[in-house]
Amino acid sequence: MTFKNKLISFYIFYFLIDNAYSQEVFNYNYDGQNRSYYLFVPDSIQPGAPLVFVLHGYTGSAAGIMNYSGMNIIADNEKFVVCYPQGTIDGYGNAFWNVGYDFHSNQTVDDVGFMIELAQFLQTEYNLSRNNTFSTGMSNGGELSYLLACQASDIFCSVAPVSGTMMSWFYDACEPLEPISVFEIHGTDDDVSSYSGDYDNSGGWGIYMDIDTIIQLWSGLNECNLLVIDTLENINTSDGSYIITEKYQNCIYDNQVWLYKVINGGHDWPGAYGNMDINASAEVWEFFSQNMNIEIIGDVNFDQVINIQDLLEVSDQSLNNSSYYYLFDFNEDNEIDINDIFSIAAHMLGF
Ligand SMILES: [Ca+2]
Ligand SMILES: [Ca+2]
Ligand SMILES: [Ca+2]
Repeated sequence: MTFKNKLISFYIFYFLIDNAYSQEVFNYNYDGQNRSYYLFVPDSIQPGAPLVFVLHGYTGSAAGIMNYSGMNIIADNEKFVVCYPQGTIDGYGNAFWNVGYDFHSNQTVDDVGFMIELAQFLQTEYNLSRNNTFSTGMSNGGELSYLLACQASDIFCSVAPVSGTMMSWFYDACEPLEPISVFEIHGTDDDVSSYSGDYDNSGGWGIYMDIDTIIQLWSGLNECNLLVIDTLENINTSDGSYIITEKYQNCIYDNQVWLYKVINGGHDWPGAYGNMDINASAEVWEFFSQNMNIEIIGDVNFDQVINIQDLLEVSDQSLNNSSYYYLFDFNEDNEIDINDIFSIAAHMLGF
């Protein structure tokens, strides 16, 4: 083999490795608009696997954050599914999530509605967990994650915004059905989403909150009464930053609220660029996995017991011939029918 041939086969090999995780684009029609997303489904996942949404930043793309976050590699090891949706294009030709920036006042796209519908579609289509669906994202994508925490806490069970913030309009209006776990990673020198907020709208995004106030909101909603502060090892001494962690614990429902304060850090996704002491994606997954809900097959109303309410819902499901969902399949034979009703009844009677 000549040197050139070796080089070509090296490149082909590298190309295959590099694209081992590359995904086709899926389309989804929401509200008359054609939306798109990438989906990574690891081999041999169990029914009820967790679902993680990773949202790109303003002007960013689904493919971009799929590459730099490295979340597919973590998902492959930990056996969860990752969805990277694509935002729509605004009047400036930039991809965005509609969180109500000042210069988006004429935008009507309902990205919260889109995310809810897409989550429910994927949960059913791939038999994923309805209790363990999470959202993280960079900047504008982190902000949509916060908006989901406020407006769709029944669908998203915890969120992890990176370099994102809460606009004052939805901070003021934030009344989640149930408070959920929140994890923020934010640089103190972030020159796009300022750590200290923007109370006179000098950046033109609209008024947004400072990070400490946002963390107070979530630790308050979650009734946390223990704060553990720590400094992470400054593993990379040439990245110009280090991390102080604030973990609010002893919260209701075993929830947690974490802040990774990147001292002197910028508008970054740590591990991909900026601070290199941590891998933000790995920390986000660690947080989600610590806040996972336990599911019991047959407990279709998620109250951790199997009783008459579950029996009635499973009867409904089998009579209406609704689409298959693993939690309803009590005897685990891949069908939902009269046998599941019998086996739940038998279970309740103690047979
Ligand atoms: Ca460092
Ligand atoms: Ca139940
Ligand atoms: Ca069955």
